[in-house]
Amino acid sequence: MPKAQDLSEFYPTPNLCQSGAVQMTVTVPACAFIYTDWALIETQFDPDQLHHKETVFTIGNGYLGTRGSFEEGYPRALPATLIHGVFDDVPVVYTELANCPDWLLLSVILNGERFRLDQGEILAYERRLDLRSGLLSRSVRWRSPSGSTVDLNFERFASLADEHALGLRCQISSLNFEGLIEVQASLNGYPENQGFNHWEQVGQGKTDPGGIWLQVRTRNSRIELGMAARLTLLGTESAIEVTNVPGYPTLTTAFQMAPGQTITVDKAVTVFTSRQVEAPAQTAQAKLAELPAYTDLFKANEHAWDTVWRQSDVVIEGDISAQLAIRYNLFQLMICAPRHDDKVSIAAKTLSGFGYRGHVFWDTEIFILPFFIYSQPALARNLLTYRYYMLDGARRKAKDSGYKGAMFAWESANTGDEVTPRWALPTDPYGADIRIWCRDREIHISADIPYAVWRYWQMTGDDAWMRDYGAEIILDTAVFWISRVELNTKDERYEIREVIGADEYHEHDVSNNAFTNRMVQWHLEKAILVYDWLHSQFPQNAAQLQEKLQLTSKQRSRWQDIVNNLWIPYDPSTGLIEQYEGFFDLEDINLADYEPRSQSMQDILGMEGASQRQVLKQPDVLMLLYLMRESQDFPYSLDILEKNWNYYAPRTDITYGSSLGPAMHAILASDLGQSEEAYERFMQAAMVDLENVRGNAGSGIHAASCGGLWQALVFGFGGVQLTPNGPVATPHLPPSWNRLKFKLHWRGYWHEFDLRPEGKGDSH
Ligand code: IFM
Repeated sequence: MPKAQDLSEFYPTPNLCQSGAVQMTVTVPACAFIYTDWALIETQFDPDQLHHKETVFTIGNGYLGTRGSFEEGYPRALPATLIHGVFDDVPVVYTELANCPDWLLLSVILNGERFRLDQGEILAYERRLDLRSGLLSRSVRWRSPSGSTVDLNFERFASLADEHALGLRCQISSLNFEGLIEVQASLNGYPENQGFNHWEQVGQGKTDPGGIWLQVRTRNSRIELGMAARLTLLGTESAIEVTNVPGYPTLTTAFQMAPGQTITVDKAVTVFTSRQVEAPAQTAQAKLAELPAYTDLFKANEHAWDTVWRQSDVVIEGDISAQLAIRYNLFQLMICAPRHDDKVSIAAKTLSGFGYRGHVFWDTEIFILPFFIYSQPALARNLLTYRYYMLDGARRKAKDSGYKGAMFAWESANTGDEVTPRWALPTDPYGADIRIWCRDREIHISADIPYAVWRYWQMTGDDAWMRDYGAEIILDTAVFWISRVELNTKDERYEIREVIGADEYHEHDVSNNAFTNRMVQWHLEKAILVYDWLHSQFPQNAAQLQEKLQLTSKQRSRWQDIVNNLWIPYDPSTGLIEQYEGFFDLEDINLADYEPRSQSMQDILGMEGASQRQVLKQPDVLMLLYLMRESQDFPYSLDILEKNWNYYAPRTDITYGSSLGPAMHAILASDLGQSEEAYERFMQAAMVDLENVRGNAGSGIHAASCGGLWQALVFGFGGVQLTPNGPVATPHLPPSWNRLKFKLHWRGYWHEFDLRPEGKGDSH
């Protein structure tokens, strides 16, 4: 059982809905990274940054993610392999991605001395993530406590060509060592989610020829997992033995080494779960038997990455940190995007850490999805189809809350039921439990998902998917809104009361939040169009859906009525949109009065204090303006943007609030010609994990920020707008950039953009 306090790491007090640190102090550590075009290089090992770097060096292939923990282990390490959809029950937060058996373990023992970085001496060290091929490598020159010196070169990758295949190589070179080297390679059947073990052991054994296998099952959800592994030696010949320690099958080999000699050990691993096949352990063994040698496996992986990068790469010239950072952030998105499974989606912390327990938020549809829509539309379709399969859970949530139709969960896992915890437990044993209201009130997600569905459809023209999946999402959530809006008879308008908008510093007495209301209105406008389109183009499907959702033409009229009369708190005389009814009456704030600071305003003022002031955790009205910008829908105009930017940007806790904010501000600042501000926000988002600027990267990659970063490049610096003839760029590149190059896929065609600042070449 997890300790009650464990929750605070994920649902911190008092800052309940932010991304995962108890007290967020922003210290930018000396990261000792070298950034090159395609490689992230760490040149020193710093045990104080262990968890941060484990996250940063996560590898994956869309099926699983494996944190960058060391093969030989390290005290306090948090190794994790997270596989899409492998959820298991856990108290308070309902369900979480179960940490799967650790496939990395490989120990090297020199005449009885085990290689480990917390002992002996590190004479040279380099860790490198090659983004072009997904290869993580580490070179260490190590002197053991008794004075033996060896070079160890580790490599690992999760094959993008074959998502059930994993490769690991360890090359041992002796400098002055003479004697017996023993290598132990294991599968660890007792992985933990920070103290909680989800697995029961089902079986293990020896594969034919000479490998090991392990079969485990989650305790509650009864998902079975099978893993198999084999060792191959190059440069020597030696027997490989199997030791069957319960839950920990191990391959052991031993050989003599002399100075100048190099020996290579390859560990190949296969993994399946009962989500894909009936007998995962047998399938893993069969797959292992046919797996090619390490170099061939790697070649196929390299080829697969090459294809992906040809579509999704972004080139920046003149700014090597930005170049590496954008590729790094896109890499992290691509390794967690499910390629062959449309019943799972991308979690807020990807598959790279325990933060938010593998739960999926609006982050996916609003922040991450555009990158996939425009560069890997098939993956975008998978992510949206996940929401289709979650509709039954969304219907249960609506029913339970007394509404109709489908009300999407704020945090979603494998059924679509709400899995946001109700309570956060304080770290102080005498403190009060804190209610988490997002699950009840952050309902804008039921318009955000339809927004993304519409956007996917418009950009791809994928009518068949819209007919079979998208329409049901858009229409059943529209049914929900009919039951959720309230008619204010006195003012003759529709209202939406008691919500939480995008800005989570205000959770009580928030009614008629402009973001929520306009998103709902926009959604219903589109629901009417989809309803009519389905009737005219696919009458049979329309009839079936009409029956399933119990739609009537009366409902269509209600949608229209709500569209016409839903109140948006906008004052045309000032051009200002009020964040919600009464927001302008709150005590005003001058954030400069609190500088210098290294904490969020909610940490400084307390939850109550922040909620009583005009301070925002993340853009709300400005977020709305951004989302309406693409189609230039009300209330978007440059003039309204400028007025609202001038009001809200100085009141937004952009550095210490939510990690979702900086990329959005970068886009809008860019639109307004504030290039310095745009660049500063862009780099803040770009470095959120690489430099751990928020101090919480250890709990996983900030996926929304990765996606927002891509949007900031394309729609901000690239100034891309969509016209009826396709995307058109009006670049405003940061001063040091000589080139920005990317491709967008729009309605079946690729559009290439090779942008240069004025006077430095062509822009088209
Ligand atoms: O979805 C976000 C929310 O907007 C801010 N808090 C963190 C969540 C998960 O990233």
